[in-house]
Amino acid sequence: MTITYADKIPNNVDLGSDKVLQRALEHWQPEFLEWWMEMGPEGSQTDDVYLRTAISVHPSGWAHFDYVKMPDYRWGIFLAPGDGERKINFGDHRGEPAWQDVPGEHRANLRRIIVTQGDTEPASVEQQRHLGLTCPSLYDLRNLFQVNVEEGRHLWAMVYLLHRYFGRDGREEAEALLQRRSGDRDNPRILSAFNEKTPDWLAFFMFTYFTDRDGKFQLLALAESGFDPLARTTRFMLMEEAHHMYVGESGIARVIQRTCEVMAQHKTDDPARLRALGVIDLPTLQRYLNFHFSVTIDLFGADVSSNAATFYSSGLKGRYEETKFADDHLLRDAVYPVLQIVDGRLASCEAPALNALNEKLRDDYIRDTVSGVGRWNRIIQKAGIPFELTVPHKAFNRRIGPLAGLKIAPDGRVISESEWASNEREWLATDEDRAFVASLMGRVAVTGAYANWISPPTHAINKRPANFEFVRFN
Ligand code: BYC
Repeated sequence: MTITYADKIPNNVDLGSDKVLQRALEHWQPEFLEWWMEMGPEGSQTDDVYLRTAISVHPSGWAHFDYVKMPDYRWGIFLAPGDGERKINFGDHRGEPAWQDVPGEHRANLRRIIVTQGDTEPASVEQQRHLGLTCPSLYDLRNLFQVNVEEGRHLWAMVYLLHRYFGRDGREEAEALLQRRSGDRDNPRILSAFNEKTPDWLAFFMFTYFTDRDGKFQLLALAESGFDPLARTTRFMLMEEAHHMYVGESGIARVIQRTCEVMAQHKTDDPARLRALGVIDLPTLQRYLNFHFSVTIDLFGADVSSNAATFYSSGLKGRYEETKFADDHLLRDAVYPVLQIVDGRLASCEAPALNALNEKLRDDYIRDTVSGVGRWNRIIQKAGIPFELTVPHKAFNRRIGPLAGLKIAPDGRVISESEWASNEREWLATDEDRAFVASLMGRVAVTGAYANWISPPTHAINKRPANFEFVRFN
């Protein structure tokens, strides 16, 4: 089905044929816009931004570029096409036709998954709302806004499911999604990483590289869901998500590129000298990386989780690339390694695979993450600099699950409180690091100009040159 842009809410779900649902969503729409104006990008709502908007879910139409004022962006409801033949591929209902409606016995769990997913989307917009004021270029500003409007659309995607399939409590959950606030003491966002601050652009690039990648893996697990509307919704969200991770990976690559240039030019690796020259030294990058990686891997939940087992057995949330496994897709007798402390060291122990599904998804995520860090290292190697960025051990700096609160070094050694205390400043971004990075964050908003601490992109978006007018101010 094509997307109808004549409708108040663009969609490819034939919204017009269900007047009650349409009215309910049209009632939510102004509340969403109110939230956007209050919590969305600060000070930029009237600018014309060169944005991508989906005009169809097909490869030719989902990336249509034009100038748009953000509050006029057409947030819509788009599901990837379904064939009506899909089967449930795992768990106790394996082999049955995928559900087109919510199975009564799994309603509460399904709603909880959708609400948790939905909650992260507005949270990230709230976390990033001040960044437009300190953009390093118009190209980066455009990328930030692209990410923001699409996170808004991902909220719409979850709200559609809540309204369409969960009746009154779904509508109440949709309201609550606009009421929680990132970092709010009384009414915070659900998951911990979404209550952290994203205070500067280095944090933004790390967030889009690491935390949006959690989005990728969670969405891939939900794209396997036996609840077909969720699977189809998340499949389309994944197409948009890819760009967000690209913004992170290429953003950090450009920071590294610039630092390496200045290191070579001035023949120095002294962080203080490099800071004085206005670029971000590599040890600071490593400390930011350690923070964002460890906070993000907490998002996969506890290593051993009965919730995860229930979500899988009941067919709600599968594994990454579920259909590629040659096992029974039930996992009742399988085991999976998780970490425990044995005799003062981390040791791998077997847990029931069904209960260890959070850990398995975390491991899949880590493998994907490491490859991008390798690409960053190639830039450093190419510049002839003997420095390597590393991903810390997965037990480092954890706050969720049985490893929470343990003192583990980035190399995986169990250490004492005092060793932790004397090294923490080497391992995690300090207040001084953040203050230094903040000091670089002046707004560069002239067409074709880039802040000193970041290289221009080698290729910008939609084959436009780096000096394209990505944002027009009004
Ligand atoms: N922070 O049994 P457990 C994205 C709670 S990102 C706070 O291990 P479970 C995006 C947990 O809720 C992708 N609390 O939990 C990225 C539970 O609470 P109750 C988001 C946490 O259920 C960038 C208790 O601890 N999508 O899209 O197996 C920008 C016991 O834990 C945390 C999803 O997450 C935490 N980190 O696993 C924009 C997919 N972790 O029951 C967007 C949907 C756990 O005691 N969510 N808890 O009250 C899920 O599948 C699961 O909820 C989780 C948690 C994997 C997150």
